[in-house]
Amino acid sequence: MLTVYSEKHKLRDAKTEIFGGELVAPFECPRRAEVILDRITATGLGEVTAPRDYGLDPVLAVHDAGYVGFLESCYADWVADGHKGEAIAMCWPTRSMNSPYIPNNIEGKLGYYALAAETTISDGTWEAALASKDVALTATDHVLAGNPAAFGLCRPPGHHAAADQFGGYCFLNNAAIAAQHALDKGARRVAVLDVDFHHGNGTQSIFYERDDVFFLSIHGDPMEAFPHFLGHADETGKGRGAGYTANYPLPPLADYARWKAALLDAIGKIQAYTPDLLVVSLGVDTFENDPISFFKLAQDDFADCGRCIGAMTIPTVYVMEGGYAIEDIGIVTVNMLSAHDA
Ligand code: SP5
Ligand code: ZN
Repeated sequence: MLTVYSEKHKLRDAKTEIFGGELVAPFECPRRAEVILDRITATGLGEVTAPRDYGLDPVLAVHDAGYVGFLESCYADWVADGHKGEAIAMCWPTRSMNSPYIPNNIEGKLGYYALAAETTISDGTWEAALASKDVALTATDHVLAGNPAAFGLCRPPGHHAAADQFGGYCFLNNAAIAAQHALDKGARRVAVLDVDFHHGNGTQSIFYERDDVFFLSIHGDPMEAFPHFLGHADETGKGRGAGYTANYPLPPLADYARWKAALLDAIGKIQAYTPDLLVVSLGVDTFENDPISFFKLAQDDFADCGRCIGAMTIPTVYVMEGGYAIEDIGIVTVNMLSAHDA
């Protein structure tokens, strides 16, 4: 399987994350992509190629223009305002002070465009996010050109990013941008299967009222896990999109038997939908040693999952999302991808 990879991911190298009330070194760090790339090379998964530059059009097909402008200048605006640390949201238009106004002040803008506080915007974040969507788009075009599968080694990840919000380590929704791009290039229907431990709230919200993208997600129950407010089983789409969202929230300590039952149900729905393209939001934070998650998948389980997805024989683009057990992230990711091809 072809891997698309850009060195520019290294430009996303934040120094701070709020975790458990402390400022810590971010879990979503450059070494993650390096370890995966090393494993791809060591196992001979296939060729590794650089992305091409698609510009902003495919981004604006999914994201709000004001949000994109905010991301582009956020860090410079933050520094110009006299701040010394990384840009971070601290005050939100929550239920009791919802408002149609977008503040002029950068602290206000951060609250408007953020959905979580753990994720800072650091110098280079925007450039890395742009390269990450180019990775997803290049992988998608490789599959649209007739190849059975490709892997976009995206970093930063994307599935928490909504049309006009960042958070959960995500800025641009790479999977959504890829799905929309495929539709714009002639695909009739796209399925997005999100296997990251966390619910793909951004992707769900972008396509919630549409029937041309079927979003399915297996994740830690939002009653117990981030992103806390989306991903319940009764969220199944709205309007034209009714029936084209499927959520499989699973409880703490869920093992592969439990997880696979959800996967097989999701696979049945995907096959009935007969999509022209499958986008897999490939988070591997379902792994038993993941430091911020609570599922219990073992290394070999990822290979079984890749086999099940590959057996659908739908043209498939894998887009990297989360996974923070750095020592094993290469093994579990490549276990999944190599089993798809087998
Ligand atoms: C792409 C992705 O995987 N993003 C995940 C973002 C998670 N951010 C918030 C994590 C809060 C974790 N709290 C964990 C408590 C562990 N006991
Ligand atoms: Zn995750």
